[in-house]
Amino acid sequence: MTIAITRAVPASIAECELTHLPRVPIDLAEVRAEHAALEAALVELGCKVRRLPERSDLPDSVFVEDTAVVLPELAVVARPGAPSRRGEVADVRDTLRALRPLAEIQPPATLDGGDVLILGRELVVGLSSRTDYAAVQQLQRMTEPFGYRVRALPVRACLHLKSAVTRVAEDALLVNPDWVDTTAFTGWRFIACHPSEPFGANALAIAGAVLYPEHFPRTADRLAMAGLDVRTVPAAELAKAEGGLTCCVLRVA
Ligand code: CIR
Repeated sequence: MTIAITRAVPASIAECELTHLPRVPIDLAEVRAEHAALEAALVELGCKVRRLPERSDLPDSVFVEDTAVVLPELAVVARPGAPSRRGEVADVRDTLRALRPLAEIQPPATLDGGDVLILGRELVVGLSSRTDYAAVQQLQRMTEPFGYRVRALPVRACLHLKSAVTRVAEDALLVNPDWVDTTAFTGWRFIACHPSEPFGANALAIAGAVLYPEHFPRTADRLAMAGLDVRTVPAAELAKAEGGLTCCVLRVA
């Protein structure tokens, strides 16, 4: 069974990190309702949701994806690029310890899980404002014994690699072609997000379905037209904190 680790939305989410977005008010009740709807969708898909307790001293802690990279053979505890987020890893480390052998990105390297796209035995790592090449090298050393190949890819114009590209099917990637160089992914079928929905390349493919923000209907149509089982969920308030759906889930499959 797929375990989906989530974390309660902290009351302090309005103080989150923002890089490419202006700060606008976030409705706490609304963002919590969105998060609950995402968890309900995960349960409906047969996932076991493990929700970590709220940490109101860590405004971005709902975005658990950034705290680790979970592979079948091991979990790599991240070292988030934003200093305000480094405290998030402790509880996640404690949770993952029971599920996988652990490795840990060592300082001064920094890595956000949102920059790591897992494509089978290939790990594509975004070089972003949060993730550096030293972390890529560490990840390579940690995963090489298990047969992984790690490849770095510059991220431009957006926060994380997975803001620009996510895997939506065995053979297909959802991309924003303005934000990622698609020639870096040979052999894949591409579905481009609709040009009017540039933040629409982040989809959470899990348990045979694709969870997707309902505020990007044109891209949702494209995913459905491609034959995918698309389940839309509300995520517009989460988006104000520069988070997508993958960011809210740490998948342990
Ligand atoms: C941050 O800037 O770190 C948060 N406000 C958003 C993190 C989103 N995480 C992700 O894309 N994996």
